[in-house]
Amino acid sequence: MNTFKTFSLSALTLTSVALAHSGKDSIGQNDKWYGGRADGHAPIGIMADHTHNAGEWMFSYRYMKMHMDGLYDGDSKISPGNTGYMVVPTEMEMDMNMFGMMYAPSDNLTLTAMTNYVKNSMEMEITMGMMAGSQTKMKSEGWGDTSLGGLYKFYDNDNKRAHLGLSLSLPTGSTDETFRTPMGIIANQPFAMQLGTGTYDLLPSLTYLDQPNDFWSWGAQLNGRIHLGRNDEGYSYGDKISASSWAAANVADWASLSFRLAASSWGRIDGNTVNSVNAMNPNMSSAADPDNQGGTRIDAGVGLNLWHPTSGFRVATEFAIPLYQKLNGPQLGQDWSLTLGTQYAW
Ligand SMILES: [Cu+2]
Repeated sequence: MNTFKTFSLSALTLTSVALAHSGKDSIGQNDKWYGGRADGHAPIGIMADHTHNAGEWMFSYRYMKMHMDGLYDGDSKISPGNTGYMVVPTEMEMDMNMFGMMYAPSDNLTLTAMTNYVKNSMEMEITMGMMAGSQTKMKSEGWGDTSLGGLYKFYDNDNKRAHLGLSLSLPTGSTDETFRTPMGIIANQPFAMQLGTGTYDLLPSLTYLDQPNDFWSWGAQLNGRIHLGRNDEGYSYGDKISASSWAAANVADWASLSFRLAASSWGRIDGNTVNSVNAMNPNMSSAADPDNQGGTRIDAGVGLNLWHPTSGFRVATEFAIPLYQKLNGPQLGQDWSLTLGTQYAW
């Protein structure tokens, strides 16, 4: 076989492989981004990632477990005894159950509602005095904040889609979870243990989705949380901005694997806790000090989406660990998070 023939044959083989993997020749998709595939939803840790077609409903349930471990001051760890506080947190666990509904009155507009039920536990260490080195544990549990909003799809062409989202978070979660101190006084639990923000929050987002072919896809999302005003306790959480980008490969008709990078930055608490009758002394407990909030974190996540083609039923999971964190400290650092979820559309 001469060189030209070999070359033409290779080119032909490459072309047919490319065509077989191209969205363009899949059945009736007409160059449009398509949700009916395993990677048709983003990794389960991402919210507001997709819109629906007119008349569609979707129910979702997510279970998220987050583990926090170790105190950070800036991007390095600090030991409990070197913080200057009498009580510091050493470990925290958060179990969140999130329930979501989506409904699309039109192809361009999808309405969303979400709420959650959360369980928190925090281990704390006493660093000074006669009880130095001893541990205490506190727990909180209940309904968190509820958000209502919409997603507006403004671009849908050439296997790409983009939508804008805006939700309003309602302060349905409690901000006055209390505990009994060793001295028998009833005091507010630290900020991280409260179930809601106590403020009305705006949740804007911008999402871009691309399916270059049937085999793989990628997407990116920018989102924020803006706290309006101050809560009944007299403070407001710092605003937050996050950026996330992921790529997913359909390893089977019914399964996709994903990899994601996410970066977020959030501010210190604004205001103080003077309104609260049960305020903790911020000079004694580091987790009750409004200055020990906020920071920057970069996470990496791997995910698996399972999709049942005929029913559209989905089950997915994502596991994430921080690659980098720089926190206004002393503040508990992120250790890992695991999300498990199921989605059903009809
Ligand atoms: Cu949906």
